[in-house]
Amino acid sequence: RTSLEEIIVERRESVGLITLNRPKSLNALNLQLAAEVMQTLKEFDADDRIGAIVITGSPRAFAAGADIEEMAQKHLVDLLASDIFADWDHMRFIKKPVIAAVSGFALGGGFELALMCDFIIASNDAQFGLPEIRLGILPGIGGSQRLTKSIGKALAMDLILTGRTIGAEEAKSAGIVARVVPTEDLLQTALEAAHQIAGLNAPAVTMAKEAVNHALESGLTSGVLHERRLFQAAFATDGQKEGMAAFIAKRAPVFRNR
Ligand code: CO8
Repeated sequence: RTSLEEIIVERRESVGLITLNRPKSLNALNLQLAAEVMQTLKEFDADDRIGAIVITGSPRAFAAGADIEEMAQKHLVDLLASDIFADWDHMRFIKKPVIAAVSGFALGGGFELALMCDFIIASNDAQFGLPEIRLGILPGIGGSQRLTKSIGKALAMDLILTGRTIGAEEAKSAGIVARVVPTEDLLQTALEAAHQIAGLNAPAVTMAKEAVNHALESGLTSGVLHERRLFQAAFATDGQKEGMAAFIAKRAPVFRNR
């Protein structure tokens, strides 16, 4: 367990856990926090002992947005000269699965961070929204793109143009959230999912994540071809031999990833 300035980093066996830790500002995402999260994600991604990653916040807030105090006095010229969200763009290149465990507020940049993760497990009191429009701006870390691709135009427009917040159940029925659990079970559920993934055939997990992400960027013909090549590549891994041999022998597979 390591406490950096704005986050807590833990290794729970084969799972890397990042806890956003700026309680006084409801985990508002400042530059320091972004740098720490990205640095840690890169370290976990490069570490053979880690098979999946969980990002979480506090029971009250996953993150209530980009840090408004840090942004308030910025001018277009400042933002062009120094893209204050550039660190977050590297999340797309993390190969291991990243689960967002969301309790309380996931607003603005906090919601966008959750959307950058591979899937979201939410507690039943989680609240999701993109309130940027109420601050005179709009989402700036991919929210208008990822949310629209994920749930379609109608609800994306509603949320982005009104800035209203929705609860965990509405988010689940819209397809934003994969699972909703009681708050007290949130971290355990996310860690269990991450451990389950970390115990599978690691190259197949990487390729499965790549295949799903490819669907967001490609047409069907190219997407299906990409998936087929990845599927064929999975047969070059020891894990495929082990997974299928174990099934035929009616025993549990043992994937030797690390
Ligand atoms: N930034 C900085 N500080 C924050 C933030 C934030 N996003 N959110 C909350 N805080 C602080 C509050 O100022 C308060 O500090 P203090 O105790 O010193 O007064 C503390 O956290 C606790 O907050 P509240 O007292 O407001 O707690 P409430 O329970 O009354 O309300 C809310 C909770 C509803 C979450 C409320 O805090 C709120 O509305 N927060 C702001 C939500 C928001 O607008 N988020 C979007 C931010 S903009 C953004 O993310 C855009 C990203 C892309 C920008 C692209 C630009 C280039």
